[in-house]
This record gives sequence, C-alpha cells and structure tokens, in this order.
Amino acid sequence: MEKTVDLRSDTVTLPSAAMRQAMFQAELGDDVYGEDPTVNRLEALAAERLGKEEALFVPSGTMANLVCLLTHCGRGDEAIMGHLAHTFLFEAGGSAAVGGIHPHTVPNQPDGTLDLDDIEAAIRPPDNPHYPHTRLICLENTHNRCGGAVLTPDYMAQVRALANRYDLAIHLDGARIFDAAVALGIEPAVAARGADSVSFCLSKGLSAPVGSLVCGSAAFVQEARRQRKILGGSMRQAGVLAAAGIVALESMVDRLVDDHRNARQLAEGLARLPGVILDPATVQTNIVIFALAPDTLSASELVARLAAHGVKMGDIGGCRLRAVTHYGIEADDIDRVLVAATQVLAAGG
Ligand code: TLP
Repeated sequence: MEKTVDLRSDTVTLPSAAMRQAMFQAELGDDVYGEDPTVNRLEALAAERLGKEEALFVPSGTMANLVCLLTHCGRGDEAIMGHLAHTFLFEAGGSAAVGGIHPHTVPNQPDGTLDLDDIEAAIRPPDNPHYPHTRLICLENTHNRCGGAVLTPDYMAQVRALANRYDLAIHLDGARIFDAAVALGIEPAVAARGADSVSFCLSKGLSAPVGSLVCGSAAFVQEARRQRKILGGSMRQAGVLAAAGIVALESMVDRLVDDHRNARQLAEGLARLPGVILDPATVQTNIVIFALAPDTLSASELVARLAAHGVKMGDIGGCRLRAVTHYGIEADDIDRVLVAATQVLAAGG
C-alpha cells in the first residue's frame, strides 16, 4: 500500500523518534505546584525563544488564544481582529462564550495584515457610553486563511505605534510563528516584537503531539496561569508532553524550510494545471490555498477524487482548497500529488 499523503493540515504530524524517547524519559512533577521540571524547562525555553519574560504551557492553540484574550479583556470589552482570524472563525466563539468579549472584525488584506486605517477606525472613543471599551488588537502570523502569509517586523512596529497611541494591547496568534521567522530569516523573538502576548503551537509544523505556549511579561503570564485554571487547562505531570515540546523547539525549527520548499513546488505544479486558480508567488510558507474555476470540479469533488489516489486536502469552502506541507511529507510525495491532481483534473467534471 502506498502511503497516504495527508496535506489537510500540519496538525496531523506525528512525533519523531527523539520526541517519543524524550517523553519516555521525562522527569516529572506536579505542574500545578510548579514542580514539573520538564514543563518549567519548556516554559523557560519558549520565553527565551520568543523574547518575552515568561511562558505558560497550555493544551492547545485554541486555549492559548482564549487564555490571552481573557487576560487582556474583561466582559463587554472589545477585541479588534481580522474577519479571517482563527480567533474569529475557528475557535467556537470562545472569547464571547466564555469571556463576554466582543469581537470587532476589520477586513484582512490578502497578505494577512489589517489596514492601519481600518484598525484606527474600529477603535471606540472611550468616553461615549454607547460603545464597548476597545482593549486589544489581535494579529496572526503566519496567517492561516491568508495562505500562510507572513507579517513583517516593520508591520508589527506600525501596529505597535498605533496601539500605543490608544493605550491598547496587542495579542499575536503565532500558532505558526516559527514558520514566519524561518521564512523571513529572523529570530522568532524579532517576529514577536511589539506583541504584549504571543501564542504559538508545538503541535503543527514543529510536530509535537500536543501543546501550545502563551508568552508575555511576568505579570501577564501570572494572570494567564489563573485563566488557564479557570478553563480547566492546568495539567499535572504535563512534562510527559513538554518533553516532546523541548525536542520540537530544539530540533524541528530549521527543517521548516523543507516544508516551505515543498509548498512552493506544490503551488508551482498546481498553478500549471487547467482549472486551478493560484499565484505561486503568494505562497510564503507551508500553506497553499487555491481555487477551482467554475467550469471544473467542485472543491469537494476534487477532495474526494484525490482521496482515491491516496492524497488528502481540505475543502475550505467557496471552491477553494487548502494543502499544508509538514514533517513526513517529502519532495517525491509532492510529485505524487501533482501526478494525481493532473489525472483527476484532466478527467474533468
Ligand atoms: N488551525 C487548524 C484548524 O483549526 C483550522 C488548522 O488545521 O490549521 N491559531 C491558528 C492560526 C491555527 O491555524 C490554529 C489551528 C489554532 C490557532 C488552534 O490550534 P489548536 O488546533 O491547537 O487548538
């Protein structure tokens, strides 16, 4: 049986042998007492890599973002975010459901940014009783629904200057911030500069089985720790998971360039196929989003027919598909995907 080439997400990655070994050998303690040495090591390492004072280990990227929003905002406060932000689209409305936080969306530009004028127009005058208090601006780097687009340090600095003028905080959903850093050739701490809080995931391109981190000032992380407790996200001998996270940070970052190269190869190949709408130059990291012309297959038909060839992609609606490269996907797997896609699209609707 040929292996399935699963490009639905980088969340499908399995832990490396080194991770499994580290998990087996991890030194453990009760993390709610602050006594798990492996969790403590991971948190220190994460804070150092992201250039923040402290970090907090949480079970998922969704919880990381929620903990941050709950720490920044009280009930009825407003958080400005992109209309394609993961926090807005794909987190089950958690910040509103749990925290009573009012999301105020502004359009995401195709490059993942929010226009500075749009952000400024969304900020509420603080002295008018009709309005919620604006507290927070949420950004996302890389931007999932904008095809893995990267935010530059220059853009971050501009949003920081705007936030300072209005005394607002910035949260960065950096689920894939290591992809951004590698694509830009900068340290993750530089990519995170200007953000008061950053969340990032170990369980996507970095291939750990479980876990995300929240990074910020010591005072921020102290309150975030309480919010994690409220959400039931405090874990006990979590070092068994943190051990894989340490391996992820120490040995899985540099190889992200391979994912980016494979994504580019995939995008260039797909763009040559009839019916595929895609500009490969827009692919900056490991996410390829493309559309199908109306006279070809629907996205769900393409997904189903590729599956018959052992290739999995995601139907993301509106005639669009998403393919994500990751650890375990090699250049010859991309060749196989392109052969399958060529056959399926040539066969037509
Ligand atoms: N994204 C998942 C799906 O939820 C769409 C994926 O397959 O890409 N922030 C960003 C930018 C994300 O892409 C994700 C996961 C999360 C947060 C949430 O992380 P988890 O899945 O760990 O809760």
